[in-house]
Amino acid sequence: MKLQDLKHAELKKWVEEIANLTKPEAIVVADGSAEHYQQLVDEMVASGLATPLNPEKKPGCIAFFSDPSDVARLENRTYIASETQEAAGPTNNWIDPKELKKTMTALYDGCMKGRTLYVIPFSMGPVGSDIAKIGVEITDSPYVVANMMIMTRVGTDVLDAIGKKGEFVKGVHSKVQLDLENRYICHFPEDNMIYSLNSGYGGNVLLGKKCFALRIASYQAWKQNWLAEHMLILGIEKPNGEIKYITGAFPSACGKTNLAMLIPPETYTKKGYKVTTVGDDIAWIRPGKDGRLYAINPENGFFGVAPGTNMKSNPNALASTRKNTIFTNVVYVPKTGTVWWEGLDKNPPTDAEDWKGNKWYGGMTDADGNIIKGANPNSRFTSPAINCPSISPEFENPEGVPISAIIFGGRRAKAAPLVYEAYNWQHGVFVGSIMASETTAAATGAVGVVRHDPMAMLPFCGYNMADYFAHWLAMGKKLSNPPKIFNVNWFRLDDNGNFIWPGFGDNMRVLDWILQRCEDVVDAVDTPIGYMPKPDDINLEGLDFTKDQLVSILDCDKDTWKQEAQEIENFYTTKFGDTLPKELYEELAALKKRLV
Ligand code: OXD
Ligand code: MN
Repeated sequence: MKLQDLKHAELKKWVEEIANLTKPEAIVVADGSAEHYQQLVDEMVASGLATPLNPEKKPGCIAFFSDPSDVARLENRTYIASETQEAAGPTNNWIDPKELKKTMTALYDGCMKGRTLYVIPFSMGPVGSDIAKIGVEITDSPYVVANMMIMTRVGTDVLDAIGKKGEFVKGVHSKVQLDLENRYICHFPEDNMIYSLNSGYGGNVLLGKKCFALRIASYQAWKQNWLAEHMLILGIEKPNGEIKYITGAFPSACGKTNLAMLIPPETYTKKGYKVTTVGDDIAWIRPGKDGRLYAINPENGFFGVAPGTNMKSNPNALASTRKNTIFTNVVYVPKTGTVWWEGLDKNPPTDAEDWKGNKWYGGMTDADGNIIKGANPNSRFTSPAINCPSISPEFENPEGVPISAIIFGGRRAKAAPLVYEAYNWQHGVFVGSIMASETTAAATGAVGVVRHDPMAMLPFCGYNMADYFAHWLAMGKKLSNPPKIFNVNWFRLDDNGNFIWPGFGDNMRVLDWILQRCEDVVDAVDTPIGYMPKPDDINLEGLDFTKDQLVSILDCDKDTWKQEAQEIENFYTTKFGDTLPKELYEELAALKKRLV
């Protein structure tokens, strides 16, 4: 499609403005067709940007390798440029929007010279759904176009849906020169606009995902009385055919995709339990007329972490990558035309190329004898949602699915128990606000450092987090039938540094207890932090796991939690002071009292 084909006057004018500024050689409008996708792939392969994989073993798949400096989200170059710094809040980087627009305009000047400018009209959510929203991304990267075609709904029906005057979010991206000093991921929430520059990494450049569906959408949600959250959505089908839906907020690379695609252990499957996947990363949630919350997944694909994905951890994710997938920064095996990553299986290739293109084989070590990893720890697969065997029949439901429970969870070696339940909505908001987790390779910076990451939204909230907490508290007051709120931790370590809980499919055992609590059919133990399961109420059938082990992770050590409470107080007071809703201070005071 061409620029002249755009019927929406404001859209056409904006594309012309950006083209005048960035001075591309050509303009192409993505029509979402399979032919255009193939053309992009062919161009990337011809220019050496992408490597086609074996059409028999990996049909429709390509491998892509990024610049080594550009492999993760860059939080310290991500900005919320609201009118005032206070509106962005203490957890976001802020630059005055006028100043930032000036800086970006200067940097964008002529940045697409000699390249094609692509216009990508996309819908977050089923096209035409009342909950869905439309965006248009301008980019000079064919890799971005191809990924957006998997991750969102791209095409002429989106243009039809906005018609001649419909609202849309504007996004501009250019890869230019990957200059770290001038790498910017900018959000202008009051203008529905995103500017991204000098990166090619998914989280920084697939603007429908983190930038729109979380940062801009969270701001919109605040203004319009809904929630945009960093959450998976899964359905649990019970033997009687009833399906209950759960959403779960976990920080990046903490197992959302694995939980969303879980295959229950045999003790459940033989009874007829089944888990279906609605989403693995983002949920847009609205109150329904019946006083419940309803969620849709605004995305259309999975941008999953490759390392650690295998037949045990996530067979459904692996199946999703069998065809029409883009692999980024994994190991390439020229002989077989396939790819590999750490943790895929126990047979690493003997003659391959690592993600940087160097000769590589499994077990290779450096001069000091340390193992050299073949895939980047944040290497990814971009796969269409329809590839996933567990995809929910409700995936395209424009109304969304009703939510019975919300789970918060982090990666904590100590302190947080396997699972506990909040007393009520307000306490649940407190539980979400005190989430802390060890950092992962999904963002640049140190890995394994515990940081506060309220509701797993620290890097994604597009406005002041104090207002965000208040919005959550207010939402609860409007719901006559709110979901119950829980906290889980699959990552407790023993003294030898091994995970205690087996995780993956066995997490179903915890989800089972959660559902039973939602249905009021099981009792619980009242502890200072919330309700915890009686050990006998977690089904361990068929699992090599002792009651003592279970008891060791269903604990609430008062001294540890006193320290934790102190940490929370420091976080609350130093970050938010008296802007934090008083209800959260009240919850903290109540927790301290229960710990005496
Ligand atoms: C992601 C992330 O890619 O959270 O989903 O970084
Ligand atoms: Mn994520």
